Amino acid sequence: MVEDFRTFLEEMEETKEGGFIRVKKEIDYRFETAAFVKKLEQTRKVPLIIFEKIKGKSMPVAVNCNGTRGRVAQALNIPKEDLGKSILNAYSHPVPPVEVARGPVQEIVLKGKDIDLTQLPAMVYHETDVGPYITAGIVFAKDPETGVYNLSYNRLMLKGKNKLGIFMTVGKHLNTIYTKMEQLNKPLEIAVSIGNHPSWAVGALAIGTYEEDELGIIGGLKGSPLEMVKCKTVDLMVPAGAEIVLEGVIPPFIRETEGPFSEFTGYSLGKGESQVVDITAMTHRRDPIYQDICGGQGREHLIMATIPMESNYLRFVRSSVPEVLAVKVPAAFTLFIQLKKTHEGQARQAIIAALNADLYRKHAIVVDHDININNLQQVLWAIATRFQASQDMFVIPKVRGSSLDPSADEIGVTDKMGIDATAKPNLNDFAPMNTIPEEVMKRIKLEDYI
Ligand SMILES: Cc1cc2nc3c(=O)[nH]c(=O)nc-3n(C[C@H](O)[C@H](O)[C@H](O)COP(=O)(O)O)c2cc1C
Ligand SMILES: [Mn+2]
Repeated sequence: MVEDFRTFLEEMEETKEGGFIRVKKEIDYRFETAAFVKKLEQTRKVPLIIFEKIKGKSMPVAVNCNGTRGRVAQALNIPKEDLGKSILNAYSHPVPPVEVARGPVQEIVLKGKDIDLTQLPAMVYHETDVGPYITAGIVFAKDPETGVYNLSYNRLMLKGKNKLGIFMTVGKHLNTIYTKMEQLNKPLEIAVSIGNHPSWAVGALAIGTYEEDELGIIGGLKGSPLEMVKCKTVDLMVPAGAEIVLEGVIPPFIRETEGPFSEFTGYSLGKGESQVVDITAMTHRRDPIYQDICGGQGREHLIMATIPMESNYLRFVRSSVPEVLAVKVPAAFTLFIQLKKTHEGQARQAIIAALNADLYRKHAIVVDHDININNLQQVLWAIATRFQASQDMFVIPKVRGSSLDPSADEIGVTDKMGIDATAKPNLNDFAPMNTIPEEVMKRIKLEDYI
């Protein structure tokens, strides 16, 4: 497996996995690329798109790089059905990165007055967006005590030639690192990598413990060490094969207005006082390709977040209830859990583990092993016929949750709900299901009668 964005794009142009489109006609970064992506999604298409000419900008733009499971799997060189298994395997077999002396991402180095972020084709997606946002940047930061790296995607608001606004959810690791630095009254050094092979995305979105090093997980996925180069102005390493890197610091105690931004929940949210990033260097390839993830409820964001999340939830829930067979994130904040129930209380135990696996989980629904959790109709049937609200549902009020849930009274504080939709006491002793003798099903052939 390669770890280089360009080689990945070439491979996708050749194989056309999930579709590949080159748009030569000029298009505007304000709303037009978003409309293009949305129109394709309305026809159930999520091709990788290269916009060759963005109005007023010089860099081409790649969108939907992680838009389908098949594309991510092919980039990782593994069969689609093995994605979850391979990610889990990488958690337990991390491979640390290596430092290389030079990388194409530093072919051009801009510092001081030469930095101009407004040259980047950052997009405006929806009418409610406050301005252009960088969405496909992976933020690299280090814990001040252990030096362990953390990788995460964070929306970055373009605020000027060398300034960004950054949204860091309370309870997520980057925010924890920043808070530690703020307590020391020191700025937090970060680097933002744009134009990344999907393996970096899967690693950045891995939801592990604070101590778990996401770089090791990516190396584990790849099966060999990642190649990284030292930054020019901050004490961090970044992917040698990335397209663009922004280096900078987040100063302590500074907050400025950031947002609103069209979020994955389908709402324009999060206008508030957020931290800022002062950019100290911008490095890039000689002819960089800018990467974008369409804002809002697009397929790419959903797929990107879901792939590593499901692996982690399975790991977490199974560590508590080994009889859990599968999990599925069917919608924002929601988790379906498929359980082969052997003992009383297991469904609730699985729910507690799921709600605790990550602060984004708000609703957890457990069904029996005969229910296909990829089939919403079947899950709703289980809720309708195996569940009594007064007995089989429980609520834990006012828990830390997503800051992007518009139904919460207090930002980031939400009720968590568990639904035990398994048959009680168990499937064997439950109402018998409608069945026709198997022998008859086999014997009766439609063509014999019609
Ligand atoms: C496209 C995209 C944009 C995201 N934007 C943000 C954001 O603005 N703020 C945030 O806190 N998390 C954001 N996330 C989610 C985090 O990147 C994700 O929860 C990550 O696993 C956090 O890692 P950490 O806990 O190791 O810091 C985004 C995810 C994706 C896929
Ligand atoms: Mn982390």
